[in-house]
Amino acid sequence: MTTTIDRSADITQPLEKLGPDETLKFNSDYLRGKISYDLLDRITGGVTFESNKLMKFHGIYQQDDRDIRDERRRQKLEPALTFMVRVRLPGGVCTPEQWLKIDELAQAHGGNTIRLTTRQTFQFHWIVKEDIKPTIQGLHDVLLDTIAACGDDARGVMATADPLNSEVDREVAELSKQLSDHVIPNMRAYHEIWYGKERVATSEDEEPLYGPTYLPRKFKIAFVIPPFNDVDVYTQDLGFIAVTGPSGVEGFNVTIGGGMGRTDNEPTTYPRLADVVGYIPKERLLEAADAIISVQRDYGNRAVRARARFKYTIDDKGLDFIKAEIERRMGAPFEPTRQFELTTNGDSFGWRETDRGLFNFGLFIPNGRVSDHFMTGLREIAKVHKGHYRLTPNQNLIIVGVSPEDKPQIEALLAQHGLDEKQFSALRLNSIACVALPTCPLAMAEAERYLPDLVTKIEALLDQNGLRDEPITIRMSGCPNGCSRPYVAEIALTGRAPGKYNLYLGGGFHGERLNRLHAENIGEERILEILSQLLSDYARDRLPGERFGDFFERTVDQPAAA
Ligand code: SRM
Ligand code: SF4
Repeated sequence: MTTTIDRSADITQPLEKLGPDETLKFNSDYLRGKISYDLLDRITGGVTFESNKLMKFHGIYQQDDRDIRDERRRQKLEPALTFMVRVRLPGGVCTPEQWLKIDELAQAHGGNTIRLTTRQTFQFHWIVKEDIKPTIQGLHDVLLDTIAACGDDARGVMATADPLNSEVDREVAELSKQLSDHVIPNMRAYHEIWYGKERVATSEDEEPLYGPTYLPRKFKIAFVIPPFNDVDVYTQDLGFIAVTGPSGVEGFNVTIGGGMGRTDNEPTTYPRLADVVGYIPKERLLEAADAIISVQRDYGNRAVRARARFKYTIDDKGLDFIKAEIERRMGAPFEPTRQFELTTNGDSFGWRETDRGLFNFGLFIPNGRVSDHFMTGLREIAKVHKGHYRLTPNQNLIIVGVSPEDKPQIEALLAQHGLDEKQFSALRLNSIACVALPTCPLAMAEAERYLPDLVTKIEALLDQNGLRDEPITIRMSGCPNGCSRPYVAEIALTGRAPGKYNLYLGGGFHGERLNRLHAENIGEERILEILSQLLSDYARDRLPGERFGDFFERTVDQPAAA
């Protein structure tokens, strides 16, 4: 008999034609698998292959310290296995109490460091197996969890971090939380495994949106408030561009089908910018999200995982078909797209007075790595701060809602801990690097540990050409997966091998255009040689107001030699 998985009235997929991840999910007893058993196994610091896959739905990844991988192998030891734990934090909103708990857990279990990610959340690294539970329970104490921070589901929902209109900000942050709560999988398994809740009848496991095999692949959602495009809305599977009127948010222009990931030498994988498909009034937000996610659930490629993202579903089935199917499920067509303008995908830094007479402070945190003086300084600030925080999509932090009376105290703490440095080049302030080595298993080259040094060398070229204050976006990823969203940067480097990168140039300044491959598999010397020439051409020949990416697009046709 052919087993089928019913996902809608008209779509069924034969189970035996599905990829191995699909059958693993289907047979996982709603994401329980043998995780509980593996956690108790003291013979190894890790978990089985299957548990590792399932734990991603719980926001947890097994990793090993790649700096000492070879040495451990030589000594015939198991790799130095630890776990990365990712928090779900809609819109990057966090309270001082939550910050202090994250800080405490990082000191206790996470190697005394926290990572702010490109999707506005916290990651802990270096957590040993027996410390995962205390970490997740600690998060629970401050109403945080890690459900679906990874896995084949709708991941953490992003939202513009520092818009100018506080009321629109509040509304969009609330909607991002509401949508995040709406799409979070019903995961009793999580409550049982991590909080020790009793198991109840399996019928309560039914997942109304995702079904027993969840989505074919990860699915990413973001809200953006023009003119800012800090979330890089065109790189998201599903984007909501806020349309506002005198009474606040009226609705959203909807984007579908963005994505960055690609594999070198595999032309069937590619980055893709999202399409704007139309407008919905804000009352229809949840039903629109349901319709769009369910279309990907039902039509996404479940046989070939490398082609399972929504961007490929759209290209394989055709945008018109997918849009019509979404409209059928929404029960109404999209309205015509409303006018909007996006101007930048960067953050702003330093103090800014808000329209409510409070103050926000944008703090540059190189590649989101909170350790050393960032760790101690931010801990002291969290002890006295009465507002909240926003983690930004560029891995920075905004201290939000400081009253004029409290500002001197926060200013003093920033100064005391060396967090008030203002002398960064505009390039550095617009730089992002993914984590890469030593924790990421997919890294082929350094990113977070290398980009700051490379930027210092590029700054010398900027200085020679009077470009130190010219905002240019630069992004580095340790592999082509593109966790720093490199393919929309004006300058991007993706790792090929230790010390070797592909250089991409010409992305749009506010994330509206993909860049193109300019030189393949090159090292630092050649990177600097190419940039030296281009930056001096740019300084000399640019048109008034012309961005570096636009200049490259206008003036350079041919790729450079390696
Ligand atoms: Fe990512 C996989 C880190 C944002 C595309 N990403 C990974 C893993 C989990 C490696 C793995 O599969 O074992 C990395 C963990 C490294 C570590 O040690 O922490 C990892 N991704 C990150 C973070 C932490 C980078 C950072 O420095 O901030 C970001 C966490 C975001 C979050 O809070 O949820 C992160 N990843 C992104 C983004 C940017 C975004 O979503 O806005 C992308 C590109 C957008 C997209 O999805 O298309 C991205 N990550 C990937 C991919 C490629 C997906 C694809 O469609 O091909 C992988 C590999 C995979 O999924 O198989 C990946
Ligand atoms: Fe790892 Fe590659 Fe993502 Fe960087 S881009 S964190 S190296 S998967």
